[in-house]
Amino acid sequence: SNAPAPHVMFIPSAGMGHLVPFFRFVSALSSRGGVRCSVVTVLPTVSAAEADHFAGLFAAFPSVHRVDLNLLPFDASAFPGADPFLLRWEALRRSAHLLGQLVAGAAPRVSAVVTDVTLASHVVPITKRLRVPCHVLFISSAAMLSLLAYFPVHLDKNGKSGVGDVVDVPGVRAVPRPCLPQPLPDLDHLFTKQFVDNGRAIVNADGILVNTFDALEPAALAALRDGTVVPGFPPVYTIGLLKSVGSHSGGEKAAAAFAAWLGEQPARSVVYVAFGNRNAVSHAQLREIAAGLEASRCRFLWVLKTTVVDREDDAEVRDVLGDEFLERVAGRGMVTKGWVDQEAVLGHPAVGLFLSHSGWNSITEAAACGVPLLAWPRGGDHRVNAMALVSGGVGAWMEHWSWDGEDRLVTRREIEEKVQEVMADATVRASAARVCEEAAMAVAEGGTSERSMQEFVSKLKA
Ligand code: BUP
Repeated sequence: SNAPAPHVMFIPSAGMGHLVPFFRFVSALSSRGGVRCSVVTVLPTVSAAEADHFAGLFAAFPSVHRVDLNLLPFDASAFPGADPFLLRWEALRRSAHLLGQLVAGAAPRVSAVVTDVTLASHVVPITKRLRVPCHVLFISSAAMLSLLAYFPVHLDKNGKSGVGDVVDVPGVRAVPRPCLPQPLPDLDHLFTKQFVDNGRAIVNADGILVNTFDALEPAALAALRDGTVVPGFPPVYTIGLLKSVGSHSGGEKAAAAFAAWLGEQPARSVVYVAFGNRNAVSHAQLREIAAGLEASRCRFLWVLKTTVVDREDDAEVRDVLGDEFLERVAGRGMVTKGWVDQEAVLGHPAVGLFLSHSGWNSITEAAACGVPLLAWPRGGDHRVNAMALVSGGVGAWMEHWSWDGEDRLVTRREIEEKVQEVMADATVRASAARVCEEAAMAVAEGGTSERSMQEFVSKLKA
């Protein structure tokens, strides 16, 4: 037909874990053709990695239109010590009427909005007023989506007793209090307020896109879709597992060095260790990890981060771990503080295990490559994701290992033993390999995620 291509305006928020799925989805949609994409961009970004990746997206996809948003000034002094990404979300939320102007004023006319979940309670009502369909691209697991959707209902039921000991998400699973994102029991916390508002708002969206697939999280997806979690929940489109398309930005040289080293290691012999972009592990804990990896006698590639925001990270690896450690593990252990192309590392045949914080992007990247995870959650949605990764068969979760705010150190001995055990576990490995096959089937012609994607695209064109 001669109908003009639909125009989708994407409204991502902040933090690499939030941007990665947007970049992957925008590039997937652009590569299909027939859809015009715009991406709302706030500069400067919180972290350097975010700025690099925005630039990489627009360079690789010149047809993707950049829409600049200038945030209104936001006084963060009312939230001393708050996470800088949470503060950026709040600043975005308080500039939401500007988002409305961007949507209303765009040419060609915007046919649909796809927003990040952190902005949902502002963007959903604005798009309703403008009569533009609004979808949420959810950046975590379906398990976490079910918790987000159900949490406000749980609070309404509990009344004055607040969060209580457990949040029992109907049809999905009971989430014990210690597995909830740390701020949630505090109903006055900024994180909790956003979480509750967004949880209520997503029920009014026109659809939710999730980077997962039916065979990975069947129970959570079924319960969301049939209204068991929350009656009247919008359609859930499973679009995973998303992969990067087009060029990667940053870290090319580093990637080449690791690729050369990885190329010399036996198949499935290397433990890849990384805790995401914004999980600052204490120096004391880092030393236990170092000693544990050394004692395990396994080969390892370790991406070390010591601050929440990468721009503030100026310590050298040897300042943190010491020259002697680096000499002792030379040749069999690589440690870097730079950006590593994690998808490429996980796709390398030398990698046999991923010791991970269990951020959802990390889990899905490992699952897509058939690399088993040893999940060591650090905060936020990580423990809920770890539950999903265990039931999905992608690895093991150390339930009693401490996370942010719990002061017990996980000892070198525990790390040594667990790494050795999971590296030698043929059952875990076979299960991860099976998930990898199922993931490939989901995105192949006729697969569940491919059909979901087609459904979403035809809705855009309707
Ligand atoms: Br660090 C780092 N290279 O060096 P998650 C991260 N990544 O490719 P999040 C790299 O960033 P939290 C690096 O592959 C993944 O796509 C990685 O997302 C990529 O965790 C993404 O795993 C990280 O969801 O931390 O968002 O960094 O979950 O605590 O918000």
